[in-house]
Amino acid sequence: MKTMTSARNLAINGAEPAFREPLHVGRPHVANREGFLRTTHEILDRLWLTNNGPVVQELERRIADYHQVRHCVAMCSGTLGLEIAIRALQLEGEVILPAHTYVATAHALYWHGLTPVFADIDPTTHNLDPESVRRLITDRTSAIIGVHLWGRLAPVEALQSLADHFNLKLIYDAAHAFGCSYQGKRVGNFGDCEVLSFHATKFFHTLEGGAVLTNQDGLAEQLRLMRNFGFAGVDQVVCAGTNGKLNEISAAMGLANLDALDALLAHNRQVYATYLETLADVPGIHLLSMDESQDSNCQYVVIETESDCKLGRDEIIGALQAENILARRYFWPGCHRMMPYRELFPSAGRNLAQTEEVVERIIVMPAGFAVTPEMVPRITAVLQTLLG
Ligand code: T4K
Repeated sequence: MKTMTSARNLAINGAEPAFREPLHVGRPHVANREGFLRTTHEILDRLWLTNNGPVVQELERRIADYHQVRHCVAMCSGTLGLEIAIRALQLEGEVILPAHTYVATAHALYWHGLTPVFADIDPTTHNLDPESVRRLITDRTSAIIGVHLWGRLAPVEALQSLADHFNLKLIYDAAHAFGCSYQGKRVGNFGDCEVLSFHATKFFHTLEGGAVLTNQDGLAEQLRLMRNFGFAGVDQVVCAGTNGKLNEISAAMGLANLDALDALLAHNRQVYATYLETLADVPGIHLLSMDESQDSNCQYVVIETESDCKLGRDEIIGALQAENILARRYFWPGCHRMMPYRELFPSAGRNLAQTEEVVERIIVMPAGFAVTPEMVPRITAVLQTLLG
């Protein structure tokens, strides 16, 4: 095993990489392979493969119970969940969202003919700044989409006040926030509805998949209709819809992963705590801290470079990648600088001073089951050698 003491030991200087196998940010974890295979055999014997099958229904029940929310409507992806929620809530005109998010949040709106309006973030939390949101509300605004970035809940109270005051719908993109909570209340209980992603790279996954959580009975019914082409019964189409259904094999993967949730959480928290401890003395960078009022799934370990950092952010990522530590600069450069938004709204950056700064200093580190707590000191030793 290579131990870092001098720059000579760095892979960018010709040494062997610190890790033989690449360490990924989003390495999928299959918690209970036997359980998954057993359920898969049952599904194949039953020959009921999709269209609201029994495994999907069980998954929905268990996820709703876990989040203490009335409804979980499973979807084939988080993106389809967002799109169907947007349709079910009959949004129109402009919708305010952060530019610092995965581009799916903006695409879901644009794909349905809505205008995404990008608001700035609070640089300490990376989540929407309610003041910036307020300044962008016009008589064309129909909704706000908050994003619980890195599993830290958006400012739910301030955003709810704005939504109430201006009579707007409020959706949360909770793609990163499975099981996360604010003051003891889990996601699913904020805004009109919240959308989870169960993509393979997520803390909890179903290969591909997602779900909309809501406490509103009417909205849940509409979501269920719309994810199934608007069918209310055989030959009975009552509204426009699409195919947003989760299949049974994906749901089986979900059940297998649900069984191991406590172990997953304990692992992630230990990895996060080890990063926190071993990065404390590395100059020029710090770990984005968690909020005391929140419980996070610790899926994302996010480092920020400081103004006096010896190396630029991209140089650090280049050096880490040479060591097979595949850190990422999520979500650079911000949605407003991606197509088509860059061309549609060329001056959006004027409202996004904090976003533009923050996206230049983020390094998202390998976490979850891509790493063990024992590997973390070897990862941070690379950073110490680079920056010390
Ligand atoms: N809203 C937000 C805030 C989101 O972050 C996302 C998705 C969504 C909405 C949309 O939800 P979905 O419709 O996807 O359910 C990845 C994921 O593809 C994407 O789902 C996720 N956010 C985003 C944060 O991360 P990429 O483009 O970074 O993926 P990729 O292929 O580069 O993979 C990331 C790392 O994981 C790589 O190091 C490779 C590794 N990996 C990946 C896969 C798929 C594996 O080791 N095994 C695998 O099977 O977007």
